[in-house]
Amino acid sequence: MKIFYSDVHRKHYPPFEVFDGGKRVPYLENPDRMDQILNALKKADWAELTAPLDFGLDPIYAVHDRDYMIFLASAWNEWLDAPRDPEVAASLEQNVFLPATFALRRMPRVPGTLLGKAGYYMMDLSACIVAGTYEAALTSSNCALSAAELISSSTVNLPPSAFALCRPPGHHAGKDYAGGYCFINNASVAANWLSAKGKVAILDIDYHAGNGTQDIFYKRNDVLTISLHGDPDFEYPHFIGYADETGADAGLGFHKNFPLPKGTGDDGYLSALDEALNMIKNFAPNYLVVSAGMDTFDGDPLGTFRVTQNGFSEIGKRIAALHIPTAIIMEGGYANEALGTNIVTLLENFK
Ligand code: SP5
Ligand code: ZN
Repeated sequence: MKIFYSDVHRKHYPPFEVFDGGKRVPYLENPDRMDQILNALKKADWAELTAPLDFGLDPIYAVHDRDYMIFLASAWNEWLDAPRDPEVAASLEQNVFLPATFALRRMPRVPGTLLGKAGYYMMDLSACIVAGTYEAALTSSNCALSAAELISSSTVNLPPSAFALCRPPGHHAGKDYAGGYCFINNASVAANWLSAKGKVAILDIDYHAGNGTQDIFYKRNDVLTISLHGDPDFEYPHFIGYADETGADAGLGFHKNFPLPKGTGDDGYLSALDEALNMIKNFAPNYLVVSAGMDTFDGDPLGTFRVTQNGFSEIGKRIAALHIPTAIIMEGGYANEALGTNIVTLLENFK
């Protein structure tokens, strides 16, 4: 199996994020996550590490708002150039770019100032921008696009599959906003690219609701989107991911959320997954994109589920049994010491 990966993600390593209560904590979405996965993949003789191709900006602009992308591209340098108090300049604050005022319920005006734009284009305090963020995000989406291209062009092993080892992750990023460690919605960019070639389903198994993906395809009927996640009634992203959100306009009936309770284990998870897989079967897509977050794992610092390694094996087996060309896109997962084993356990079913 081809694994699309680049070291460029290392340039994106914010020194902290801000948790509830204003608590500053080391950035959980860190480069060590990739090292753990790379180490585990090294021991798997079927894993073929491959550099991503450069698809340019067009496939990204087909999903994301142009002015949002320009903001992402220029925010860090503008922030460095912005006048600031010398005391602030000497302290840690300068090491990430984050706003402190947000566009509550999308006040429709896009302001002219850098901090105003940031409050408009960012949904929380975990999508910190540093010098290498934009380049890392672009490269991450190129990994997803490379996986999409492979599954749409492969004639060798049928049905083909590929893994995009993406960092930063993508599924919380909407058309015009960053959030939850995500800047460019890698899975959505890949799925939209594939949608020119056939019907696509996106199955999001990250612990958190795939709000960005939901937003992007909400009115479309050519891309079925399904997300299994911690109920937003108690979990991030709080405002979206509820069961009654099923799509709009032409897309009505083409989105499905499975909000699951705290403590969900293998059995509860797998029965929801079976329902999701039945929907995918009925939709009969030409391509499947899996947003693969491993933060459903028992012991993940950001999760409340209790999915085990056996659970990941079974999840992989059941998805692979659909026999659809599949691009697996890395999303979250923060129990670093188990992350490599968990992702390899999932992927083994597709090799
Ligand atoms: C891609 C991905 O998995 N993003 C997740 C972003 C979640 N951010 C949530 C921040 C809320 C912090 N609450 C901490 C609770 C620790 N027990
Ligand atoms: Zn997550």
